This record gives sequence, structure tokens and C-alpha cells, in this order.
Amino acid sequence: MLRSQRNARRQIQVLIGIWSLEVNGEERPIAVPGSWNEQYQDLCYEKGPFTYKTTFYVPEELSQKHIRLYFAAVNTDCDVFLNGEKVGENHIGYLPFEVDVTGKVKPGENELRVVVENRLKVGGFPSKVPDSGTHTVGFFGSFPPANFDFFPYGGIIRPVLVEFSNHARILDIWVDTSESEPEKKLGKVKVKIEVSEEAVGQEMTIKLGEAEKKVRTSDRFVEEEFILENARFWYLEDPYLYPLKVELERDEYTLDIGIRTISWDEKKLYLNGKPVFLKGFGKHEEFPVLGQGTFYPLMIKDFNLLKWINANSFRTSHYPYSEEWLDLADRLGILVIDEAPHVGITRYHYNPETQKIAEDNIRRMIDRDKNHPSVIMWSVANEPESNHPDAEGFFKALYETAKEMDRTRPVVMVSMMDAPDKRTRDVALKYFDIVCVNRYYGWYIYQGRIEEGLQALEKDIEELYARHRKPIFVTEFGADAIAGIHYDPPQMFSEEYQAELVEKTIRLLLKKDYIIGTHVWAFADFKTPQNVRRPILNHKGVFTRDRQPKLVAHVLRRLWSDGD
Ligand code: GCB
Repeated sequence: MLRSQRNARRQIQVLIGIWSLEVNGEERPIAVPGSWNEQYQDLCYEKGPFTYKTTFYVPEELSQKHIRLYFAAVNTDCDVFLNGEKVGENHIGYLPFEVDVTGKVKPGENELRVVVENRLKVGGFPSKVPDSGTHTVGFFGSFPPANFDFFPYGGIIRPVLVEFSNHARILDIWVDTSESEPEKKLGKVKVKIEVSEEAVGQEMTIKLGEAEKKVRTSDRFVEEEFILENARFWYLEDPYLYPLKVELERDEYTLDIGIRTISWDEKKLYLNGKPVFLKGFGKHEEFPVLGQGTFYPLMIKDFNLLKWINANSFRTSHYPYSEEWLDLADRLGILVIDEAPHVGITRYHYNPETQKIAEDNIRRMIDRDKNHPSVIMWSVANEPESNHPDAEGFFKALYETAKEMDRTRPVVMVSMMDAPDKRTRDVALKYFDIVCVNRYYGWYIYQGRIEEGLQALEKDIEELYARHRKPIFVTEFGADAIAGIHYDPPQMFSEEYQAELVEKTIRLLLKKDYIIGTHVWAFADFKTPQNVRRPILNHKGVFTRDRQPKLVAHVLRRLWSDGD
């Protein structure tokens, strides 16, 4: 599914601004995109259902076009009504969906209503803590009772578009540069295009930079290959993008693509044939006052800080972010680990019905993000209960689903299991291309004892490598530090303790030649469900929630400037 923005032949209305929100029969203004939880104190812990309402105007000449509503993301369950008629529904947050309303739009004013509910469910995505039963993971005693550690914002969190196009139109584009030969500067760009039934038989022009091909579509799918000599590859230092433009008689679409290859072996991850070490963070798409949503100035600020600190990557923990994050990463040369909205999966998910939903979510994420050169791997889940016997089949299926969609990138699952304690033996990690683990030595275990924690970490990592013989990526480690708290000698919760733990952990891991990355948890402090361990926020941020550096930020900036 394509977004609409890159098309000069379609008319687009972007429905952002002030909508109405109906709460208990009364209407109040609400900003879209944005979550209700931060806009109104009395709705902070409310789950809905609430009704979002707006109107849009359609000129007579557009009302006969192909028309779709594109929702970049709604959290979480929603029903969509156009002029009183139900036209669509969606049940997963953080991913786009479209509603075809061709023939249902009137010339003049149209009313759009979206009824949204953000109720967490046991075995849902994201998942509530089970009320009873035995389970080994979970964020217990929290409010809302979430099985994960970030605030579950509800509402229309990303923009909504109304798109008017001709019926003969481009539906999707796939770009594959994986067979390129970077050492010879030889770019091999395979392009596959899907068009609507009405466009079959039309002439199509495909332009890649200066090169151009003309074909007549005889089918809904067209495949072409461009061979570019002396190609300019997409490197972190030079993230060059080629415009790929597809033109039909009365439709067109432009994508900025990067030519690059990704590969991996037993020990390393390679970008364009050269080893790449991932320096960066897990983060959240969350900001003070605004909550969760697509806030462009704050995206720019975060990229600016990633560059300032000399990071080269981040993980979209624990759900796919707005697509603009990936546009910026493509443009600025930052690598992204794109994560499905599957956090804290428990045994309550291990059934065929939930598995099907999870597979579908993964397809939808890859479908949206497949053409971004910055996306270096797909993560199918974060910290599932993957020592449970039923996890094996479930995650094997998720791995295969991702691979069917994309063989060119590694597919991973982020595990907190598989530590030396045998009870945590991970039954699913073996299926994945790279071993991704979250480790909190010196924090949750070996509390206040950094040196002993590091010894335990070293043993753990060595055993992991011996067991898996695959590259290891430490996707989380860190410590809470309350900004402004200093202590000598370093004490837990002080800026000094966080700085020492993070620096020593990175220096230790750098000595192992099979470690392909260290991501500090987290980029910035963030809001969580209420919990006795969380004074208002999770304070593991290297930056505060309003993006000011803690001591550790300066340490990382120096450490990462040496090319480490
Ligand atoms: C984790 C989770 C992350 C939490 C973090 C913590 O392992 O993946 O979502 O926020 O630990 O701070 O406890």
C-alpha cells in the first residue's frame, strides 16, 4: 500500500487540525494527530470508546474519482463512518489502513466519524497483564495494567488523508537492490509495480535518475530491472537517494530509493559489503505535553540529537513509527530496526487465531516500509515469553512470514531470555538471523554492582555465542538516572551511575568480534503506566523527556566519535 504524498496526479486532502471528540454525549475540540490522554487531564486514563468527528468538502468533479481514506494509524480498535454509513474498521495500532469510499462521497460536505477504543486485552496487541494464571513475564501492579513499559496512548495518532485518483492507477511498488555489487559500483535495481485492473494495457514509463524504460502493461504486475554503472550507493556517510518515478497515462508515483546491499554471516552484519556496527538506541515515539503522535519538529530534533551524539541507528521499539521517521532516516543516513507492534507477548498469544493476526501485522509493517533503504532489519517482537514451549511454533511462523515478504534483510526477535539460568532458555531465538538480546546487568540484576554485573554479562554473551554461532546484537541495556541527581561514588539513579554502567558495558562488548551493535535503552525518558518502579517516567533516557542531555550523553558522544 502506497502513501499518497508523492504523486502529482492525485488530489489529496490532509485531515489534520482540530476535530471534535464526543465524550459521554458532549463534544469538545481535539487535535488530530494526537492522543486524547495528554490533551485532557480527565481523559488521561480513559480508554473510550470516543467518537472523533470532522467534515471535508468535495468538489463535484472529484466525487466520481477513485477515493480512499488513508489512516496512517489509529490506536487501537476503530470503526469508520462516512455520512452515517459504516465504511471500515481496523484493530491494530501503529500501522496504516485504507478504506475505499469510491462512490460513497457526495459533492459538497461529507461527515467523517471514527469511533475509537483503546482497551488493552489479554492476548491482544499491545497486551494487558493477565488477571490470573501463571506467567513469567509482565509489568505487574501497573496502571493501566499493561504487559509492557510505555504509556498506551489512544486516538487518531497519525494523519488522515482523503485521496482522489483516477481509476487507472498505481497500487504498489517494490524495489530490490540486493543483487547490486558495491565494490564494482554496479547498481542492480529491480522494480516491480502493481497497477489497478483499469490500467492494464496502458503505457508506463519508469524513470530511475537519468535512465528510463517504457513498457506496455499486459498484466496487473510489471517487472523491470535497471543496471547502473558507476552507481552512487547509499552509505551512512553519503545517503544518496535516486528518484524513481513511475508514470501511467493519468497517474504517477515517485519514491526516493537508495541502492545498497545488506548481508550477514556468523559474526558480522554488512552494509554494501563492509561490516557495520550499530551504535544507537531503542526509543519511543513520545514527547512531553503532546503524548504520542506525528509531530514533525520533534522528529527533526531527535534526528539532530542522534547525529550530535554520533549514533548511526535506532530501533522503533516497540511498534512501527510514523513513516516520516523512515523518510528522514533514508535522507540522513541512519539505520532503523523496524519493530512490529508485538511487545510482551505471553502464552496467551500462542494460539492459531492470534498467530494469524501477528502474521498479518508483520505483513502490513513490511508492506509499508519495504522500500526504505534505512530499514536494515525487521524485528517481529520484543521480549516475548519465549521460554514457553508453545513459543517455538509461533515465532517460527512469524520468522517465515517476514522472510516470505523480504529475503533481503535479516529478521530478528528481541529476547530477554536465553541467559545462563536454564529456566530462561529461549526456544525460538534459534530461528532468527541475528541474536538480539536485552540485558540489564548492574540494574535489575546485580543491582548497584556494576563490576560483578559486567562479569556476569560477559559469561552470558560468550555462552550465547557458543550456543547460536550467529552475530549478537545487544538491543537494550542501561540504568535509570533522574536528571540532576549526582552522587559520588556512583549510586543507582544518579547520572554518574548511568554513565559508568553504559560506558563500561559498551567497552566490554566491543571486545567481542561477534557483537554487531549496542543499543542503549533508551534514547529519552518516557511516560509509562504507573508503577512503583517508575517515578512518573521511565528514567533510562540518555536525554530527558524534553531532550536535554544527561551526563551519559556526553560520554556516548565521545565514545562513539572514535568510530567505536
Ligand atoms: C525492557 C523493555 C523496555 C523497558 C525496559 C526497562 O527490557 O524492552 O520496554 O522499558 O526493559 O526499562 O525496564
